[in-house]
Amino acid sequence: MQLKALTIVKLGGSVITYKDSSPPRVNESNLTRIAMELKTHRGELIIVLGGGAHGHQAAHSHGFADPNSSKELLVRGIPPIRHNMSELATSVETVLNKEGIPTIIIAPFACVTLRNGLIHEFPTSIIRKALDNGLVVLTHGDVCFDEESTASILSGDTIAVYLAQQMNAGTILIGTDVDGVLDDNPKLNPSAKHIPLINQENKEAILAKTGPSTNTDVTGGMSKKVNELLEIARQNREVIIFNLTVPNRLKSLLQNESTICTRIQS
Ligand code: IP8
Repeated sequence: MQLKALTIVKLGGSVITYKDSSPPRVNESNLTRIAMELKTHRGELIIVLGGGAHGHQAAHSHGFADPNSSKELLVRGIPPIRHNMSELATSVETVLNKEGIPTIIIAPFACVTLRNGLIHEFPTSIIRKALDNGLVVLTHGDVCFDEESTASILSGDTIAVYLAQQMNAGTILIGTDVDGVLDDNPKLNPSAKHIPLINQENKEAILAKTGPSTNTDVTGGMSKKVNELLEIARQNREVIIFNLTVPNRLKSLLQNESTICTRIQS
């Protein structure tokens, strides 16, 4: 059975780029496999990219993780972050179109404003028109002007959550490099246990255990992700965090088949 309505898939930056590579490098082999899996989807699709090596390193080195950074430093960071994210988006767009997925890029910098890091304006009418015309929309984490603090980083997770609400998506699939939510950081504790379902009963206990990510991530780790996703999880909306590094998990989820993942319900 196919999923209904609009599907939003976030491609985590640590899967589509080599996150520690400087200069940033796209993970072409993961990207090609992901494109084959996405190709199996029938229905409206928005793809959201995380920043990976392209976004987070430049954001970090230009003070976006530090609330006391000067305006000058932040402004100096805008061109390199924009350049890197455009390059990443173009690489993904190229692979998807080569696989026959008719994809266009909509870059947040050109149409989104933030207020204290939260979305202030994000018009969705062009996205709607593109979907209505049978196109797949590709958008991505970005640097955006901020009404309160010059510029801030807009994370791909925040975009996925916002578009899910505004465009009434039926399914939100968040691809990461771990099996979903675990009860400890799996990169530090190999015996961390996988949590298949987060709901009202267990959410507080789980949020207390999930911490920020271990690398140069400037947009917060798993607990921010879960908190944002809990807001949009409702009956009849599937919200899932899964491991995009494992072949065929994305394909299974797109086909509504069961696979290892964390489902979020509220
Ligand atoms: O990896 C961050 O997006 P995320 C985007 O989804 C930039 O948090 C530009 C760092």
